Amino acid sequence: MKFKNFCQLTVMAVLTIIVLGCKKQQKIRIKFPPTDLSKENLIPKPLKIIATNNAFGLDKHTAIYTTKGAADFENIGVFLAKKIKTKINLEIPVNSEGVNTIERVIYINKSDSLELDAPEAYQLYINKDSIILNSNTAEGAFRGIQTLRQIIPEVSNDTLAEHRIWPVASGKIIDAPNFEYRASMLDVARHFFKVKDVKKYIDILAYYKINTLHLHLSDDQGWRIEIKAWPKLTTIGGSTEVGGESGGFYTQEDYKEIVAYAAERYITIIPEIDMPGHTNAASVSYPILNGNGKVLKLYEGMRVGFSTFNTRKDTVYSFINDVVKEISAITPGPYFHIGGDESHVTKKKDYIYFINRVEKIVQKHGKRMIGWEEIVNANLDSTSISQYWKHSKNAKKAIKKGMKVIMSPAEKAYLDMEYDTLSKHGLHWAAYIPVDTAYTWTPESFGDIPKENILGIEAPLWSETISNIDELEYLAFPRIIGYSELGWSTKENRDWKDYKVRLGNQAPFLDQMDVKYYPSKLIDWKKGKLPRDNPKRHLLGN
Ligand code: TNX
Repeated sequence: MKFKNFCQLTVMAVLTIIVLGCKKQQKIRIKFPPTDLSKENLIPKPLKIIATNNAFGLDKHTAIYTTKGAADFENIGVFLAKKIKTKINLEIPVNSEGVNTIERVIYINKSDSLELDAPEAYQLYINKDSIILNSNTAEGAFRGIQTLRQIIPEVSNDTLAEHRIWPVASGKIIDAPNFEYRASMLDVARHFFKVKDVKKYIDILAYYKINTLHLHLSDDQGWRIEIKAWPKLTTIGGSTEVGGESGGFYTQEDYKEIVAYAAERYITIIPEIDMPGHTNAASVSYPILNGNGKVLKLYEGMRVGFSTFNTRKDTVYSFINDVVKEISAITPGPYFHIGGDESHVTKKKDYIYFINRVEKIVQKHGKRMIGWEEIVNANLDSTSISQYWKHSKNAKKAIKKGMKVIMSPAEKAYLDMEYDTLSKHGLHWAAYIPVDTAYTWTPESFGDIPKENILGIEAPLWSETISNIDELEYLAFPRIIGYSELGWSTKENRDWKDYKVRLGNQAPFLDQMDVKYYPSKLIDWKKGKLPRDNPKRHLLGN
């Protein structure tokens, strides 16, 4: 208790010094309409919200300050300032000294409060003259900033717009994630997506507090990452994609750019090299790897399960060692995904032998192995992770080995499933997944897998039927927004009726980001008063 008081006093003292240090200007007294923080359209829904029905007036007399000496917190302050500028065209300074017109502050505080017990936990206090965001970690502060971005109103009433002041609903938010792992997967192998497309996807994932992006970097139809020791993987294996289009690949520099962009948004990139099946592109590039006894050619179809590496050749393991080594060296995150799914032409004993050896290679390069659920048939270490996509019996086997499970059941969580029979893109081998079905399942207990064995949830976007960013967005949005809530918010805080209203209110943000979401009829989509292309929009901002 004493410790907590001391921390609060320190924050108050810092704020007082900041505000007193700034000569007050003549104040304009503006009456704000009543607010209710608990009714804000926040996604994912925070753990606890207590409304105090006042407002913080965000205007040009506001400044952002961050804990001194914490460079990562300062970067988050700069990130917030940029987003405020984009959203409402208001420029506010970060950690600037000598500004003498400041009346209100947003303080991003590196706190040592013991109440913040998860790395991504944060507390947001919105008062009339200050907003205080507390977190032990920069990651937590970054998640908190997303909440604040969502609370800042898009449009205010005419008087407020005239004075260029935006009322931020007051109160307190105490928040922490339901699962530590909240992910999407993007298949860049069946169709290649450019760095700028991946960055756009990352931007929106970050807004909804998703913290992991899994990249499916190789498959039968294409190899998408430069490996310096094996250059033909990309010159040959990267030249095709589904449907006869021209393919593509990331140089290691491109990949590093994606990793760095994601890291600035506290998103971990997980690279996947799918093997021993799904390896046609690799084996065409280097036939010595091939284990299915056939002469191969580049493949642009959609079948799965016909390719395999030769699991008994040492060259194959030297190859894998080089690949895992090069990719791990440019991947700061703790995971390496080895695929392992649908290896229908690999004999069971060869498959087990292969996965056992590959696990050791991954560990040698300092990473924790993830694989699709079929890997549980091997003799795995408890630190390896199994990704549930089809059968709960595989997840149960994983649990018996002490492994954690990532929940991606295809009939609920696959972003490439069609919404309904009229869907413009997608497949439906697992199910039709309309927006409500995507939201109203319970990953905490799906398939009778206990929550303590679940690392988190992931929504994979396979790309057989999509070849550009608009099509990607059609399948991913709005469903991924619902998955973000399943990952972050507790079961008690999730409710379809409440969620669908909040989702409808995401339209102005999605429009501003130019996201071509699927406008499901289940949702009443709110359009911004002045949408992006309305020439009057500048009246709000200038
Ligand atoms: C199954 S799920 C696959 C992918 C396909 C996907 C299409 C899994 C581990 N493998 O190879 O792209 O279905 O929905």
